[in-house]
Amino acid sequence: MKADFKSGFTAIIGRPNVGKSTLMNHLIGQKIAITSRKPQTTRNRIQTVYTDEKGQIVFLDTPGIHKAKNKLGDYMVNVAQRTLKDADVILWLVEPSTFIGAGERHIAEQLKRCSLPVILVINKVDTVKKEEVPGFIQAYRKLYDFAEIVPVSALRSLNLDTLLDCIFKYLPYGPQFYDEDTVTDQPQRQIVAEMIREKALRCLEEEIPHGIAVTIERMKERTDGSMVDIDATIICERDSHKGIIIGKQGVMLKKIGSSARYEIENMLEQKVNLKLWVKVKKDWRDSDYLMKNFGYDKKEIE
Ligand SMILES: Nc1nc2c(ncn2[C@@H]2O[C@H](COP(=O)(O)OP(=O)(O)OP(=O)(O)O)[C@@H](O)[C@H]2O)c(=O)[nH]1
Ligand SMILES: [Mg+2]
Repeated sequence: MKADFKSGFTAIIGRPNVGKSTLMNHLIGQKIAITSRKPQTTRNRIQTVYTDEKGQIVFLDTPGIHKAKNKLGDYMVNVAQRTLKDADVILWLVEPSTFIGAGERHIAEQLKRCSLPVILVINKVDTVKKEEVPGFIQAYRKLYDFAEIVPVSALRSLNLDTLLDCIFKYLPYGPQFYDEDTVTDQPQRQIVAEMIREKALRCLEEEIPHGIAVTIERMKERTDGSMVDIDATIICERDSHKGIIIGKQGVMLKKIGSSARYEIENMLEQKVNLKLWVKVKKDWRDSDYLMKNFGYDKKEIE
């Protein structure tokens, strides 16, 4: 082990839709976490690894912190809060604005309870004028005693090197946890399910995507190695939603399936035969039993 090698955990937190998952994907240079324009996209903690000669950062992407309206929401907020306990450094992402709302104040209160270095990341600076940024920094300085404040654009990969330098500054010296080829410890099946959920999120309007879960029934490479067969089910909450997800003559389901297949093929570097089904499970977001079945297990975060 090199004496000056640093390593540790960096939690990425913030309100829904501020760009946490986009930032993590761009920091590690690979798409692992799904993203969308709709808030509350990420539901579980997603762990990825960044390694260079200075050290190794394990990023923990979390669900957006929000006022929960059902058990799934409670679970998501819980995941985010518990992740703080495992971190050495916290990245708190915010929108580029001088307006600091109740949501941000709530997060600041929680952070005061843990004595970790907090780096404020003002994201999406590509959407504002450069001259406005110092004003945002000033407004946030009054809210909390940040270790650093770094403006970035996750989407355009602007200033991410500066951000990495800042993270290393606050990480402890330590061993390399993962070999340098490791990018994530998410099981491949889970990433596949998330990719399908992302396409459903992006194709469907309104409230329907929030009530969707995806399960993988089968994922198997053919013995001749020619392709991978995947059977997956999209779970939704109402019969009317099922109709919309399938669409007229199955058009919507085909659209979701073919865009998901394209991305899964890229990840697996193999041809994929994807079969999708749609099932209704009423109010699963308020059922502990069903939530657990779909991969949202309270025990895992306790
Ligand atoms: N213009 C711009 N858009 C961004 C940037 N970063 C993220 N976005 C967009 O913001 C939206 C939300 O991004 P996500 O990464 O899914 O946000 P999140 O914080 O992970 O959201 P939750 O998982 O719901 O908490 C997407 O449409 C992204 O493309 C950025 O730097 N600039
Ligand atoms: Mg996310």
